[in-house]
This record gives sequence, C-alpha cells and structure tokens, in this order.
Amino acid sequence: MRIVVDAMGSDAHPQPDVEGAVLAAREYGVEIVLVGKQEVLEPELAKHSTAGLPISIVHAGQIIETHSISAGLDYPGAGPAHAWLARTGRAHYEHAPDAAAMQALDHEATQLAASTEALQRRAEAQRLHDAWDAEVQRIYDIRLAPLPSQGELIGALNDVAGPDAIMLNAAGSMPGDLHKLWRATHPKNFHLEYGNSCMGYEIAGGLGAKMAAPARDVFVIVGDGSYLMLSSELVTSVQEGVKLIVVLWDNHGFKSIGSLSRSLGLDGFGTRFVRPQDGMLAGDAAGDAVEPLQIDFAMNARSLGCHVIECVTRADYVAALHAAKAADRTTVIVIKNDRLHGVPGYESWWDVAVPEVSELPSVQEVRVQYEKMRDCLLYTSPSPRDS
Ligand SMILES: Cc1ncc(C[n+]2csc(CCOP(=O)(O)OP(=O)(O)O)c2C)c(N)n1
Ligand SMILES: [Mg+2]
Repeated sequence: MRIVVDAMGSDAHPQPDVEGAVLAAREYGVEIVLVGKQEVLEPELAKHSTAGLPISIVHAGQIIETHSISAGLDYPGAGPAHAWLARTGRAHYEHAPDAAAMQALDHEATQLAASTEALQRRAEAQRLHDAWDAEVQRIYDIRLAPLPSQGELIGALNDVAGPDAIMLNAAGSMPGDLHKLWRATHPKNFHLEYGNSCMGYEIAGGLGAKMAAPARDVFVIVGDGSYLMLSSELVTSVQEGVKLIVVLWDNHGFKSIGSLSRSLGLDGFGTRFVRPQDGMLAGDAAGDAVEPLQIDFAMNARSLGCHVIECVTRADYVAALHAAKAADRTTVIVIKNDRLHGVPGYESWWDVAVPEVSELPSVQEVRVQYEKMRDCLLYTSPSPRDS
C-alpha cells in the first residue's frame, strides 16, 4: 500500500507528520510519500533512522495558508469526528461561504438567546407555581374547629376524588375558592358554570356530565342555598340510575353574599338561615344570638331516594367520600362548615358598587374606600370612552 501524506498540513508541521510516517513505514511496512518543501522535510526525516524504509519525498513548494473561518474543522481530531457524525446521520453538513456561515451563526446565537429567555421565563413560572402550590397546601392543611373550613373540605375532596373524576360546581363561595385551590389533574376534571354562576345548575349539570362520561366519578359540590333552590334532579338521577356523588356543604346560609355584604359595610344582612327578630333578619352583629332555621338536608335528600351520609368531622367526611365512590347509587354527603372563615383575596378586587347614600356609618366608610379604588382603577385603565 502506498500512502501520500501532506507533510506541511498540520499545525506543528512537519515534525508529527514525518514521525508518524516513519512509524507507519516501520511497523506496517507501508510505502510513504511525503509531499512538501524538500528543504524542510529532508532535515526532519534525517532525525530518524530510516535506512531501508520505503519513504520518499515529493517536493511541493507552494503552501496555501488556511483562510476560511471553518479552519477549525481541518484539525486532525475534528475531521474524523465530523466524518463519523456525517456517516452515522447524526449531523447534516452544508457547504457555505464565510458570509453565509456568519449569518447562520448570528441566527443561531439569536435563537439561543431567545431560548435562554424562554428558559428563564419557564423557571420563573415554575417558581410562582411552586409558591402558589405551597399556599394551596397551607389552606388544605388548615384544621378549623369546631366546624371545618371550606378550604380543607376542598383539599380532602381533591385528595380522594381521583385523577379521572369530574368536579362540578356553579355558585356560592365555592367557584372562587375552587378556582384558587383545585388541583386539576385533567382538562375535563374541573367543570364550573362560570358564565352566570347560576344556583341550581349543580345537580342538573352533574346529571349531564355523568351521562356524557358514565365511567367517571362525578362529584357535585353544592351549597345549602343552591340545594334549596334546585335539587329535584336527584330524583331523576335515582330514577335513571345515573350515579352522582353530591357533596353538600352546609354553612347555614349564603356565605358568599354574606361576605360581599360585609365588604360593603352591610353586616351580612339577610344571608343567614335564621328566624327574624323583631321583624328584622339578623346580620353578623347578632353573632350566635339567633334562632337558626331547622333544615334537615340529610333527611331531605333521603326522602328523594338517595343514599345519604352525614358527617361531623373531617375524618367522617373523608371516609364518606371513599364510601360514596364505592357505592352503586347516588350518594349525598352532608357536612356543616364554617360560614366566616374564607380563602384570602390575594389583592384581587370585585367591583361591586357601594350605595352612595346610606344612614349606616359602615356603608359611608366603605363608600369612601370604594371611590378611591374606582378612581385608581380608572386611572390605570381608562375606558375607551375616556381616552
Ligand atoms: C339563580 C341565582 N340566583 C342568585 C344568585 C346570587 N347568589 C350567588 S351565590 C348565592 C348564595 C349561594 O348560597 P350557597 O349555595 O349556600 O353557597 P355559599 O354562598 O354559602 O357558599 C346567591 C344568592 C345566583 N348566583 N344564581
Ligand atoms: Mg351556604
């Protein structure tokens, strides 16, 4: 075999080229032809004992210096590596003049910068998500006494429901809390009638969801107020054998409207299921000095043919959720919960107008605050009419 070597081509030429040639000729008996400047190669070759070795020199005095930006690719180590990448299909190679290569490099650098930015944004989103998740867990872990908090009831349901379940709700204080706290596992795991937040949608809506997805557990969360407004579809569910798990959170009135009323300085008027005192419905000021209406939700649901589980403690409630999953018919779980303990608003603000004229000092006070908030809102986001 005869090998022709460009003996002037490497970085430290011709020393390593000549040394390699001598070794190859000696150990493998191959014939080597060194190409390059004779006056340089001869003294280099003379450093080795080459007697009897088939090595010759072909003079080539013209040396072309490298000038391309891709010169690095010619390095002895790089060439074989690139050849291997090309042959194994792991890299694709294109010929490009320097200007085009620079342009491509510039483009790549821009892409890289953009993807670094995207990575930073992703990391920030992850950080915010983790912080929020910790806050959700804090609320799930609350153990309020004597009555449980709504947040912990949501947490327990989220833990037990299972990833493929459907959680369904529409009105009351639940939509806001669920929006903040429900850990959705599935694009169709969270069903909330946000459009009108229409009380009474819950059980009827649950019936539809279960008909659409018979293999999945449907958990209908319903407040005591919504239940009183429309629960008759429980009968349909029993009649048609469309199994629902209805979770009835009884806080003895309209927690949501009570809290709204309170925020407007109106003392939660008319939002508790209590008997009137001196012709007036008691607000918050009456505290526990009220005569509650005796509403037996469990008996009511039982009278409609449902399987009913009444709970007092959180542990009862968790056990009831498991039992309801295993049951073969519509099950209503009833549990009382606290009407005042709420999930924070996290700097969000609901623009509900406060009466401009009122004899109540509490309302007058809130009106001042409201006007400040409204001015601030108008200042930061002028309506098209204003601009
Ligand atoms: C059909 C209908 N009427 C009135 C309302 C206004 N509203 C929203 S929540 C609510 C009280 C709901 O009470 P409950 O179901 O017990 O839920 P809670 O507020 O106690 O969480 C009312 C009257 C509504 N959303 N839909
Ligand atoms: Mg209620």
